[in-house]
Amino acid sequence: MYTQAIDTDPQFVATQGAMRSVGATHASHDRLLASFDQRIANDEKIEAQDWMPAAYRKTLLRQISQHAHSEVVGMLPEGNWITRAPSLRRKAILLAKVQDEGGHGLYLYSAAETLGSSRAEMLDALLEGRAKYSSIFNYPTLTWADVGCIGWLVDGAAIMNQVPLCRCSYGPYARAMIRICKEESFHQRQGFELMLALCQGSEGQKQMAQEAFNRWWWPVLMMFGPPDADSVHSTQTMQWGIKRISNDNLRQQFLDATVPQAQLLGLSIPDSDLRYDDSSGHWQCGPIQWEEFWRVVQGDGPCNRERLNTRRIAHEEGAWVREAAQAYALKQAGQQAQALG
Ligand code: FAQ
Repeated sequence: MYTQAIDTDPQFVATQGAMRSVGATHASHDRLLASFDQRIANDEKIEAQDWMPAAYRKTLLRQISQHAHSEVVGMLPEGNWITRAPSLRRKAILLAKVQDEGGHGLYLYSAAETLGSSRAEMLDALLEGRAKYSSIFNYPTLTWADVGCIGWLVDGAAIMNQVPLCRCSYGPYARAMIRICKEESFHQRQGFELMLALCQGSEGQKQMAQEAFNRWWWPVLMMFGPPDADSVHSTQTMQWGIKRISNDNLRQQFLDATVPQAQLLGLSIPDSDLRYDDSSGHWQCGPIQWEEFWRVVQGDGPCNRERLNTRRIAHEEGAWVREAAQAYALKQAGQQAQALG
Protein backbone atom coordinates (compact mmCIF):
# COMPACT_ATOMS: atom_id res chain seq x y z
CA MET A 1 0.00 0.00 0.00
CA TYR A 2 2.77 2.43 0.91
CA THR A 3 5.50 1.11 -1.27
CA GLN A 4 4.16 -0.64 -4.30
CA ALA A 5 4.07 1.02 -7.67
CA ILE A 6 5.24 -1.73 -10.01
CA ASP A 7 3.95 -1.37 -13.55
CA THR A 8 2.57 -4.69 -14.73
CA ASP A 9 1.34 -3.41 -18.11
CA PRO A 10 2.38 -6.27 -20.50
CA GLN A 11 3.42 -3.82 -23.22
CA PHE A 12 5.69 -1.99 -20.75
CA VAL A 13 7.21 -5.25 -19.51
CA ALA A 14 7.85 -6.37 -23.12
CA THR A 15 9.53 -3.06 -24.01
CA GLN A 16 11.78 -3.25 -20.97
CA GLY A 17 12.70 -6.84 -21.81
CA ALA A 18 13.54 -5.92 -25.40
CA MET A 19 15.71 -3.01 -24.25
CA ARG A 20 17.58 -5.29 -21.90
CA SER A 21 18.10 -8.07 -24.43
CA VAL A 22 19.35 -5.96 -27.35
CA GLY A 23 21.03 -3.41 -25.08
CA ALA A 24 20.06 0.23 -25.28
CA THR A 25 22.20 2.22 -27.67
CA HIS A 26 24.53 4.88 -26.31
CA ALA A 27 22.27 7.60 -27.65
CA SER A 28 19.15 6.22 -26.04
CA HIS A 29 21.06 5.67 -22.79
CA ASP A 30 22.21 9.30 -22.82
CA ARG A 31 18.65 10.46 -23.45
CA LEU A 32 17.34 8.34 -20.58
CA LEU A 33 20.07 9.64 -18.28
CA ALA A 34 19.40 13.25 -19.23
CA SER A 35 15.70 12.80 -18.58
CA PHE A 36 16.43 11.10 -15.21
CA ASP A 37 18.79 13.95 -14.19
CA GLN A 38 16.15 16.49 -15.17
CA ARG A 39 13.52 14.75 -13.07
CA ILE A 40 15.90 14.72 -10.09
CA ALA A 41 16.61 18.43 -10.67
CA ASN A 42 12.83 19.09 -10.77
CA ASP A 43 12.49 17.21 -7.45
CA GLU A 44 10.15 14.67 -9.05
CA LYS A 45 9.75 11.20 -7.57
CA ILE A 46 11.36 8.27 -9.38
CA GLU A 47 9.08 5.22 -9.33
CA ALA A 48 9.85 1.51 -9.57
CA GLN A 49 8.85 1.24 -13.25
CA ASP A 50 10.92 4.27 -14.30
CA TRP A 51 14.31 4.02 -15.93
CA MET A 52 17.12 4.74 -13.47
CA PRO A 53 20.93 4.50 -13.62
CA ALA A 54 22.25 1.17 -12.37
CA ALA A 55 24.32 2.94 -9.69
CA TYR A 56 21.21 4.75 -8.34
CA ARG A 57 19.39 1.41 -8.09
CA LYS A 58 22.40 -0.22 -6.42
CA THR A 59 22.89 2.48 -3.81
CA LEU A 60 19.17 2.55 -2.98
CA LEU A 61 19.13 -1.21 -2.59
CA ARG A 62 22.15 -1.00 -0.29
CA GLN A 63 20.67 1.74 1.88
CA ILE A 64 17.07 0.48 2.01
CA SER A 65 18.02 -3.14 2.70
CA GLN A 66 20.48 -2.06 5.41
CA HIS A 67 17.75 0.12 6.87
CA ALA A 68 15.33 -2.85 6.84
CA HIS A 69 17.92 -5.08 8.54
CA SER A 70 18.43 -2.37 11.20
CA GLU A 71 14.73 -2.37 12.02
CA VAL A 72 14.60 -6.15 12.37
CA VAL A 73 17.88 -6.56 14.30
CA GLY A 74 16.78 -3.48 16.28
CA MET A 75 13.92 -5.52 17.74
CA LEU A 76 16.39 -7.67 19.68
CA PRO A 77 17.87 -5.34 22.35
CA GLU A 78 14.42 -4.15 23.54
CA GLY A 79 12.80 -7.54 22.89
CA ASN A 80 15.05 -8.87 25.68
CA TRP A 81 13.01 -6.80 28.17
CA ILE A 82 9.45 -7.74 27.17
CA THR A 83 9.23 -10.49 29.80
CA ARG A 84 10.81 -8.24 32.42
CA ALA A 85 8.88 -4.97 31.92
CA PRO A 86 8.04 -3.60 35.38
CA SER A 87 4.26 -3.18 34.85
CA LEU A 88 1.47 -4.29 32.53
CA ARG A 89 1.33 -0.79 31.02
CA ARG A 90 5.06 -0.75 30.24
CA LYS A 91 4.85 -4.27 28.83
CA ALA A 92 1.97 -3.34 26.50
CA ILE A 93 3.86 -0.27 25.27
CA LEU A 94 7.07 -2.21 24.71
CA LEU A 95 5.29 -5.05 22.89
CA ALA A 96 3.59 -2.56 20.56
CA LYS A 97 6.86 -0.74 19.92
CA VAL A 98 8.88 -3.86 19.13
CA GLN A 99 6.09 -5.05 16.82
CA ASP A 100 6.16 -1.67 15.06
CA GLU A 101 9.89 -2.11 14.37
CA GLY A 102 9.15 -5.48 12.74
CA GLY A 103 6.51 -3.73 10.62
CA HIS A 104 9.04 -1.08 9.59
CA GLY A 105 11.34 -3.86 8.44
CA LEU A 106 8.52 -5.26 6.30
CA TYR A 107 7.68 -1.91 4.64
CA LEU A 108 11.36 -1.40 3.90
CA TYR A 109 11.97 -4.90 2.51
CA SER A 110 8.92 -4.29 0.28
CA ALA A 111 10.35 -0.96 -0.88
CA ALA A 112 13.72 -2.65 -1.61
CA GLU A 113 11.98 -5.47 -3.52
CA THR A 114 10.61 -2.91 -5.99
CA LEU A 115 14.26 -2.42 -7.05
CA GLY A 116 14.57 -6.03 -8.15
CA SER A 117 16.08 -7.89 -5.21
CA SER A 118 14.10 -10.58 -3.39
CA ARG A 119 13.60 -10.59 0.36
CA ALA A 120 15.33 -13.99 0.53
CA GLU A 121 18.44 -12.54 -1.19
CA MET A 122 18.52 -9.60 1.21
CA LEU A 123 18.12 -11.84 4.26
CA ASP A 124 20.89 -14.14 3.04
CA ALA A 125 23.17 -11.11 2.74
CA LEU A 126 22.40 -10.17 6.35
CA LEU A 127 22.80 -13.66 7.77
CA GLU A 128 26.04 -14.28 5.85
CA GLY A 129 27.46 -11.00 7.18
CA ARG A 130 27.59 -9.34 3.73
CA ALA A 131 25.07 -6.61 4.55
CA LYS A 132 25.28 -4.04 7.31
CA TYR A 133 22.75 -2.91 9.92
CA SER A 134 22.99 0.03 12.27
CA SER A 135 25.97 0.00 14.65
CA ILE A 136 23.72 1.03 17.54
CA PHE A 137 22.07 -2.38 17.86
CA ASN A 138 25.34 -4.01 18.82
CA TYR A 139 25.21 -2.55 22.32
CA PRO A 140 23.64 -4.46 25.24
CA THR A 141 20.50 -3.64 27.22
CA LEU A 142 21.69 -4.29 30.77
CA THR A 143 18.94 -2.58 32.78
CA TRP A 144 15.36 -1.38 32.33
CA ALA A 145 16.69 2.17 31.80
CA ASP A 146 18.26 0.95 28.54
CA VAL A 147 14.74 0.55 27.16
CA GLY A 148 14.10 4.22 27.97
CA CYS A 149 17.40 5.29 26.39
CA ILE A 150 16.65 3.36 23.19
CA GLY A 151 13.24 5.02 22.81
CA TRP A 152 14.38 8.50 23.74
CA LEU A 153 17.80 8.56 22.08
CA VAL A 154 17.92 5.84 19.41
CA ASP A 155 14.41 6.48 18.09
CA GLY A 156 15.08 10.22 18.50
CA ALA A 157 18.18 9.90 16.30
CA ALA A 158 16.30 7.65 13.87
CA ILE A 159 13.58 10.30 13.43
CA MET A 160 16.16 13.04 12.87
CA ASN A 161 17.67 10.95 10.08
CA GLN A 162 14.37 9.64 8.66
CA VAL A 163 12.25 12.79 8.41
CA PRO A 164 14.42 14.10 5.53
CA LEU A 165 14.16 10.64 3.92
CA CYS A 166 10.39 11.24 3.54
CA ARG A 167 11.51 13.61 0.73
CA CYS A 168 13.83 11.01 -0.82
CA SER A 169 13.73 10.99 -4.63
CA TYR A 170 12.71 7.30 -4.76
CA GLY A 171 8.93 7.19 -4.30
CA PRO A 172 8.50 3.76 -2.62
CA TYR A 173 11.19 4.57 0.00
CA ALA A 174 9.84 8.07 0.64
CA ARG A 175 6.29 6.77 1.15
CA ALA A 176 7.43 4.00 3.51
CA MET A 177 9.31 6.60 5.56
CA ILE A 178 6.19 8.74 6.11
CA ARG A 179 4.40 6.04 8.05
CA ILE A 180 7.57 4.91 9.81
CA CYS A 181 8.27 8.44 11.07
CA LYS A 182 4.77 8.73 12.56
CA GLU A 183 5.35 5.55 14.54
CA GLU A 184 8.92 6.48 15.54
CA SER A 185 7.59 9.66 17.03
CA PHE A 186 5.43 7.65 19.48
CA HIS A 187 8.50 5.51 20.22
CA GLN A 188 10.59 8.54 21.09
CA ARG A 189 7.87 9.95 23.37
CA GLN A 190 7.42 6.71 25.29
CA GLY A 191 11.19 6.47 25.83
CA PHE A 192 11.40 10.03 27.12
CA GLU A 193 8.40 9.43 29.40
CA LEU A 194 10.05 6.26 30.74
CA MET A 195 13.27 8.20 31.47
CA LEU A 196 11.26 10.99 33.11
CA ALA A 197 9.58 8.47 35.43
CA LEU A 198 12.99 7.05 36.42
CA CYS A 199 14.58 10.49 36.85
CA GLN A 200 11.71 11.58 39.11
CA GLY A 201 11.86 8.30 41.04
CA SER A 202 14.03 6.92 43.83
CA GLU A 203 17.77 7.54 44.13
CA GLY A 204 18.39 4.03 42.73
CA GLN A 205 16.18 4.71 39.70
CA LYS A 206 17.98 8.01 38.99
CA GLN A 207 21.33 6.24 39.17
CA MET A 208 20.09 3.53 36.82
CA ALA A 209 18.91 6.20 34.32
CA GLN A 210 22.26 8.03 34.50
CA GLU A 211 24.30 4.83 34.12
CA ALA A 212 22.35 3.76 31.02
CA PHE A 213 22.55 7.28 29.56
CA ASN A 214 26.35 7.24 30.03
CA ARG A 215 26.57 4.06 27.93
CA TRP A 216 24.24 5.16 25.09
CA TRP A 217 25.30 8.78 24.58
CA TRP A 218 28.39 8.29 22.42
CA PRO A 219 27.13 5.30 20.36
CA VAL A 220 24.00 7.33 19.51
CA LEU A 221 26.11 10.22 18.21
CA MET A 222 28.02 7.69 16.08
CA MET A 223 24.77 6.29 14.68
CA PHE A 224 24.51 9.17 12.16
CA GLY A 225 27.47 7.70 10.31
CA PRO A 226 31.08 8.83 9.80
CA PRO A 227 32.03 12.52 9.60
CA ASP A 228 31.12 14.08 6.24
CA ALA A 229 34.76 14.03 5.17
CA ASP A 230 34.82 10.22 5.53
CA SER A 231 31.33 9.54 4.20
CA VAL A 232 32.01 7.78 0.91
CA HIS A 233 28.41 7.79 -0.33
CA SER A 234 27.13 11.22 0.71
CA THR A 235 28.19 13.36 -2.25
CA GLN A 236 26.48 11.12 -4.79
CA THR A 237 23.40 10.28 -2.70
CA MET A 238 22.85 13.98 -2.00
CA GLN A 239 23.12 14.77 -5.71
CA TRP A 240 20.49 12.12 -6.35
CA GLY A 241 18.17 13.51 -3.68
CA ILE A 242 18.30 10.30 -1.64
CA LYS A 243 20.07 11.85 1.33
CA ARG A 244 18.93 15.42 1.97
CA ILE A 245 21.01 16.39 5.02
CA SER A 246 24.59 15.32 5.70
CA ASN A 247 25.70 13.01 8.55
CA ASP A 248 27.38 15.86 10.47
CA ASN A 249 24.45 18.26 10.05
CA LEU A 250 21.98 15.65 11.32
CA ARG A 251 24.28 14.88 14.25
CA GLN A 252 24.33 18.61 15.06
CA GLN A 253 20.53 18.87 14.89
CA PHE A 254 20.27 15.90 17.25
CA LEU A 255 22.76 17.43 19.69
CA ASP A 256 20.92 20.76 19.74
CA ALA A 257 17.57 19.04 20.36
CA THR A 258 18.77 16.49 22.91
CA VAL A 259 21.08 18.42 25.25
CA PRO A 260 18.16 20.52 26.64
CA GLN A 261 16.10 17.32 27.06
CA ALA A 262 18.89 15.70 29.09
CA GLN A 263 19.11 18.87 31.20
CA LEU A 264 15.37 18.78 31.81
CA LEU A 265 15.69 15.17 32.98
CA GLY A 266 18.50 16.23 35.33
CA LEU A 267 21.02 13.89 33.66
CA SER A 268 24.64 14.88 33.31
CA ILE A 269 26.06 14.43 29.82
CA PRO A 270 29.20 12.25 29.81
CA ASP A 271 31.30 14.74 27.81
CA SER A 272 33.59 17.15 29.67
CA ASP A 273 34.20 19.09 26.42
CA LEU A 274 30.51 19.72 25.70
CA ARG A 275 29.83 23.45 25.43
CA TYR A 276 27.34 25.89 24.00
CA ASP A 277 28.86 28.07 21.29
CA ASP A 278 27.26 31.51 21.52
CA SER A 279 28.52 32.66 18.15
CA SER A 280 26.97 29.76 16.17
CA GLY A 281 24.08 29.10 18.55
CA HIS A 282 24.93 25.38 18.60
CA TRP A 283 26.07 22.81 21.14
CA GLN A 284 29.52 21.40 20.44
CA CYS A 285 30.54 17.94 21.64
CA GLY A 286 34.02 16.62 22.35
CA PRO A 287 35.86 14.27 19.97
CA ILE A 288 33.96 11.14 18.92
CA GLN A 289 35.89 7.84 19.13
CA TRP A 290 35.59 6.83 15.48
CA GLU A 291 37.84 3.78 15.99
CA GLU A 292 35.09 2.33 18.19
CA PHE A 293 32.47 3.04 15.49
CA TRP A 294 34.46 1.28 12.75
CA ARG A 295 35.24 -1.65 15.04
CA VAL A 296 31.51 -2.13 15.69
CA VAL A 297 30.61 -1.67 11.99
CA GLN A 298 33.22 -4.28 11.06
CA GLY A 299 31.62 -6.86 13.36
CA ASP A 300 33.57 -6.52 16.60
CA GLY A 301 31.15 -4.64 18.85
CA PRO A 302 29.91 -5.88 22.22
CA CYS A 303 26.93 -7.81 20.75
CA ASN A 304 27.54 -8.25 16.99
CA ARG A 305 27.99 -12.02 17.16
CA GLU A 306 25.05 -12.48 19.54
CA ARG A 307 22.71 -10.41 17.33
CA LEU A 308 23.56 -12.26 14.11
CA ASN A 309 23.40 -15.60 15.86
CA THR A 310 19.94 -14.82 17.23
CA ARG A 311 18.74 -13.84 13.75
CA ARG A 312 20.24 -17.02 12.22
CA ILE A 313 18.49 -19.23 14.79
CA ALA A 314 15.19 -17.37 14.26
CA HIS A 315 15.56 -17.85 10.49
CA GLU A 316 16.25 -21.59 10.82
CA GLU A 317 13.49 -22.15 13.35
CA GLY A 318 11.07 -20.15 11.18
CA ALA A 319 11.67 -22.36 8.11
CA TRP A 320 8.46 -24.33 8.76
CA VAL A 321 6.41 -21.08 8.73
CA ARG A 322 7.79 -20.14 5.31
CA GLU A 323 7.17 -23.67 4.02
CA ALA A 324 3.61 -23.71 5.41
CA ALA A 325 2.85 -20.30 3.88
CA GLN A 326 4.16 -21.48 0.53
CA ALA A 327 2.13 -24.72 0.67
CA TYR A 328 -0.99 -22.71 1.55
CA ALA A 329 -0.40 -20.26 -1.32
CA LEU A 330 0.03 -23.17 -3.76
CA LYS A 331 -3.17 -24.80 -2.48
CA GLN A 332 -5.10 -21.52 -2.87
CA ALA A 333 -3.75 -21.02 -6.39
CA GLY A 334 -4.76 -24.59 -7.28
CA GLN A 335 -8.28 -24.07 -5.91
CA GLN A 336 -8.62 -20.79 -7.81
CA ALA A 337 -7.47 -22.42 -11.06
CA GLN A 338 -9.99 -25.25 -10.54
CA ALA A 339 -12.83 -22.78 -9.84
CA LEU A 340 -12.01 -20.90 -13.05
CA GLY A 341 -12.35 -24.20 -14.91
N1 FAQ B 1 25.97 1.64 11.29
O1 FAQ B 1 29.16 6.92 3.27
P1 FAQ B 1 28.38 6.72 4.53
C1 FAQ B 1 16.34 2.71 13.68
C2 FAQ B 1 28.39 2.58 6.88
S1 FAQ B 1 16.77 2.59 12.06
C3 FAQ B 1 26.53 0.76 10.40
O2 FAQ B 1 28.11 7.91 5.37
P2 FAQ B 1 25.58 6.47 3.88
C4 FAQ B 1 14.92 2.41 14.05
C5 FAQ B 1 27.66 2.80 5.56
O3 FAQ B 1 26.65 1.83 5.35
C6 FAQ B 1 18.52 2.91 12.06
N2 FAQ B 1 27.11 1.16 9.26
O4 FAQ B 1 27.05 5.89 4.21
C7 FAQ B 1 14.88 1.69 15.32
C8 FAQ B 1 28.82 2.70 4.59
O5 FAQ B 1 29.18 1.35 4.41
P3 FAQ B 1 28.76 0.53 3.04
C9 FAQ B 1 19.05 2.75 10.72
C10 FAQ B 1 27.13 2.48 9.01
O6 FAQ B 1 24.77 5.31 3.47
C11 FAQ B 1 14.98 2.37 16.52
C12 FAQ B 1 29.97 3.33 5.37
O7 FAQ B 1 29.62 3.25 6.74
N3 FAQ B 1 18.72 3.88 9.91
O8 FAQ B 1 17.17 3.03 14.43
C13 FAQ B 1 26.57 3.43 9.87
O9 FAQ B 1 25.67 7.65 2.98
C14 FAQ B 1 14.92 1.67 17.73
C15 FAQ B 1 30.21 4.77 4.96
O10 FAQ B 1 29.16 5.64 5.44
C16 FAQ B 1 18.97 3.90 8.60
O11 FAQ B 1 19.49 2.94 8.06
C17 FAQ B 1 25.97 2.96 11.06
N4 FAQ B 1 25.42 3.77 11.98
O12 FAQ B 1 25.07 7.01 5.29
C18 FAQ B 1 14.71 0.31 15.32
C19 FAQ B 1 18.54 5.13 7.86
N5 FAQ B 1 26.74 4.66 9.35
O13 FAQ B 1 27.27 0.49 2.96
C20 FAQ B 1 14.65 -0.38 16.54
C21 FAQ B 1 18.85 5.06 6.40
C22 FAQ B 1 27.40 4.49 8.19
O14 FAQ B 1 29.38 1.25 1.89
C23 FAQ B 1 14.76 0.31 17.74
N6 FAQ B 1 20.26 5.09 6.14
N7 FAQ B 1 27.66 3.17 7.99
O15 FAQ B 1 29.35 -0.86 3.25
C24 FAQ B 1 20.98 6.24 6.07
O16 FAQ B 1 20.46 7.33 6.27
C25 FAQ B 1 22.44 6.15 5.68
O17 FAQ B 1 22.65 4.88 5.09
C26 FAQ B 1 23.41 6.34 6.89
C27 FAQ B 1 24.84 6.14 6.38
C28 FAQ B 1 23.28 7.74 7.47
C29 FAQ B 1 23.13 5.29 7.98
